[in-house]
Order: sequence, then structure tokens, then C-alpha cells
Amino acid sequence: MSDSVSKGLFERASKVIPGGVNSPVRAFRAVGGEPVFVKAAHGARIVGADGREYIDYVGSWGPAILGHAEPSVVAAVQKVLADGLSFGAPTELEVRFAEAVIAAVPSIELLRSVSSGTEATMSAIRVARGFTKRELFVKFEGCYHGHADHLLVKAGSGLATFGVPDSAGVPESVARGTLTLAYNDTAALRALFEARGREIAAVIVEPVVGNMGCVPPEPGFLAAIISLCEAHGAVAIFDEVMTGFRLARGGAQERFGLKPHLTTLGKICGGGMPLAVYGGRRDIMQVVAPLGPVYQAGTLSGNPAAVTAGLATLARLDAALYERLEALGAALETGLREAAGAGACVQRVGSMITLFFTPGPVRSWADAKACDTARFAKFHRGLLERGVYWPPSQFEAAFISGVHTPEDVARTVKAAAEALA
Ligand code: HOZ
Repeated sequence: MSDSVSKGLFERASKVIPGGVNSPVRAFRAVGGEPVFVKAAHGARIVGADGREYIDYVGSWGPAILGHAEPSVVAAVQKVLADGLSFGAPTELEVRFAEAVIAAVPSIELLRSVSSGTEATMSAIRVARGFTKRELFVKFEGCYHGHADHLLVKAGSGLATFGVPDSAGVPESVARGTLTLAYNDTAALRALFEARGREIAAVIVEPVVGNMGCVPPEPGFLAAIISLCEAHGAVAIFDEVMTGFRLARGGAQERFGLKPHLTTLGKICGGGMPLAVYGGRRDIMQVVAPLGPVYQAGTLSGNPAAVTAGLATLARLDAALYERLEALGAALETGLREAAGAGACVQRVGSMITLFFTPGPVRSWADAKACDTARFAKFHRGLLERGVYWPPSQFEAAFISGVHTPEDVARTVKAAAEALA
């Protein structure tokens, strides 16, 4: 279901943009119908091109933890815009931003700001390879770490959604450097390190997966990644583009009390603007040019408007917000579980949540791909008809913001119950 204005826009878009969208999952192909074209978003609501309002659980795919167009963030950005949009030269703002991130995430001692999560993860892998002088790295099936060639191997997110976990156009020689294992399979990781530990530069992981739906780590899995990397001279990279500042101010690593060697951040850290970060242990990050031989650069890196949005957002992430997110998340989890009944399972960590159409539990991609995606598509359409904008893929986590209300959650649960009836 979509409105006629969006339908018309989608037809126009499809003539000039591949699939009519600038990022594949937005095309709604996995759920049918045309995407809702958004003309505005405020708080926990998005407004479609025809003026219809929806309760939003996409949250721009994660950044909108404070809700859309949060007034203090918008005001801060408007203020800096008058002084220039981009300088390609250092600013005090980007220093303040780096200091704020380091204060929130103690495992990060030195960081670089970049413009997207893809740049952050691609650079983190390059740093790990440069630091260790090794080529192989390990990723987990169903995890998505952006669209750099070597990371599009058994990947989640849009690739999982469209059933093409390996992208065309990635040379086999490049993909060979990526070793993949099942998420949560500590024994397999241990065995791989025993066999090939001297060749492995890094292990990259979503500490809570959002890109095959919400899949939490089993107890001990993340700690084992770090300790195995330490035992074998490899670098443990937590990709916290989605979980950073969402599961706690210090991300999943704060929530689980762990210290990875490198971390990537994005989404919330840019407050809705194009901004991401990679950083970590000082001795590792010192390989980055101009200090060391690993090259990475960007005209818009540390952009003044983007770091301002980031700083204004970070300033509002207090303990009360995380308590509120937890309470809202728990209410939504309980309500969805009751509405869905047997044959489905709800998985949630903080304000990340997925209703999987499989009895579950979903621990890995093998479990996730057993979902009844046709049932999910029907559920999605049912929600949309009732004014609830849920991620248009079984394999994307939904996000709650601090400005959702208990009434929004109750309305959503009612819509879900009706959609599932
Ligand atoms: N890769 C994003 C979700 N995991 C989707 C980004 C977008 O479509 O904006």
C-alpha cells in the first residue's frame, strides 16, 4: 500500500535512479508496493508525500535516537551553516567532536572522522591489515559492514533481503581475503585461529547484529573474539555503526563491559548527518597517515555541520534517555510477542527490536533465513495501512526513539495484532 503521490514520485524516480532509490532496501521490494516518499519527519513521526503521518520505527535506519528534527540539534546546525559548509581544513568543532566520542567510548584513544559507516569499516580493516602486516580477516555471516568489496561477502542488510549475500562485481581475489563463520559460533572461531591464526589480521563483528534483524551475542562470544585476537596478534573490531550510542552511551561495548581494539561508529554519532568514525588503541591508530603508512582521506571528513549535529546529539544522550528506551522497548517486546503468538519470536536489545517469523531463537543467519518472509511482508503492509512505518525487510532491526510514547507503543501493538489476525 502506498499513496498516489508516492506512487507517482516512485515512477519518476525509477526512470533516473536505479530501482528508484539511493539505497536498495528502501525500494520495498521485499514487502511489495511502492515506498513511502517522505516529505518531513518530526519526533517519532514521518510524514509521507501525501501528508499522511506514520509512527516511525526506521529512524533513518538508526540515527534518530532523539526523534526527527530534534530542535536543539537543528538549531545548532543552522547556526554553524552561516559560517561555511566545508573547509577541507581542520576546525575546533571536529576536535571537540573527537574529544566527546573518546570520553564516551574509553576503548577509543585516537580516532578519525569520515563520512559514512562504509568508509569507517573499510578503513578499520585497512588499519588492522597495515598494523599486523597480515591479509586475511574474519567476518560473520549475516553481519553487514558497509559496501566495500571485501565486506560484501555473506553480508546481511539489503543483501540478505534480496537473497544475494555476495555482490556481483567483487573480484574473487578480493573476496578470498574474507573468511566467514556463523555468528555466535565461538568454537568455529577458535578452530580457525588454531589453524590460520598467523595469517589473520582482524575479526570484525556487529556486537549486537541489526542487519539480519536483531540478533544478540551469546554469553562469552564477544569476549572470546577479543581474547582470541589477543592470543594470536590480531585486531578485534567492533562495528558499532548501529549499536554505538544506541545500546548505551558507550555502545554495546559499555553494555557488555568489553574493550575491543578498534571500533567503528556512524548513524547516531552524526545526529542525522553524514558522519562516521573509526578509532581505537593508540598504537594501532598510529599507523594512519600522516603518522604512519596506512592511507585514508576525505574532502568532507569532519565536516563542520555534521560534527555539530553529532555534538548536539551526544549532548542529549543521558541516563534518563536509556532508561526510557529500555522501558519503551520492553513494552513493545511484550506487546508484539503476545500479538504474534506461536510461530514467531521477538528479539530485542535495548531499543533495537525484531519480530522474526520463525519460532526461533535466531542466533545466526542460518536461523534468520528460515523466516517466513511472505508473512513478514503481509505484516509490514498491515502495519503501514494502520499508520506504522516498520523497516521494509525481515532482516533489518527496528529502532525506538526517546520521543516515542507509551501511547505510540500501544497503538503499534494494536496495529500489529490486527495485521497478524
Ligand atoms: N544499510 C542500511 C540498513 N542496514 C540501509 C540504509 C538506507 O537505506 O538508508
